[in-house]
Amino acid sequence: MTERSLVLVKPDAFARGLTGEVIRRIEAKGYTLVALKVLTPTRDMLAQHYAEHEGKPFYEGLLEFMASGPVTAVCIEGVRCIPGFRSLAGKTDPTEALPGTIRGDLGRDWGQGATHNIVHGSDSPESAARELGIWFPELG
Ligand code: D4T
Repeated sequence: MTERSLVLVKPDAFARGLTGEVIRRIEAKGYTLVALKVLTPTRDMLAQHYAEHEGKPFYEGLLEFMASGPVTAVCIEGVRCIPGFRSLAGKTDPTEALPGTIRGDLGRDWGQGATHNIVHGSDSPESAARELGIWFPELG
């Protein structure tokens, strides 16, 4: 059941100096860091990553936000780390995310168009494989 997931520490977290805190929580949970890189994503990468959301009202704002500064892409590994990281992250809306979760503790609504919610985590093994291919093609 060992699996890999893609975590993105988003530009809001980078700008606020919270990247280390997010990675600390992943390590404290017990997952392994397989690979990690800091980069400002291209629109092309983001369009691939968020293909399922194309056409939704928040799509353009989401891409603009995600391209607004550096993100840290992390490949994590562990038994059931895909649902496990989703639990660590908490609900998508940081206002509703429970205290104790990454989004609940570190995120809030800033009144911006896009949801600034600190992290992304793959939601299924199929998504993880697809997303890791975009962000870590070198891992094969
Ligand atoms: P990610 O993909 O970032 O882990 O988020 P979730 O899996 O928790 O949430 P999602 O796929 O529903 O949304 C993807 C991404 O779009 C942003 N978003 C979402 C937004 O800016 N406005 C919105 O109304 C929604 C629903 C936040 C996450």
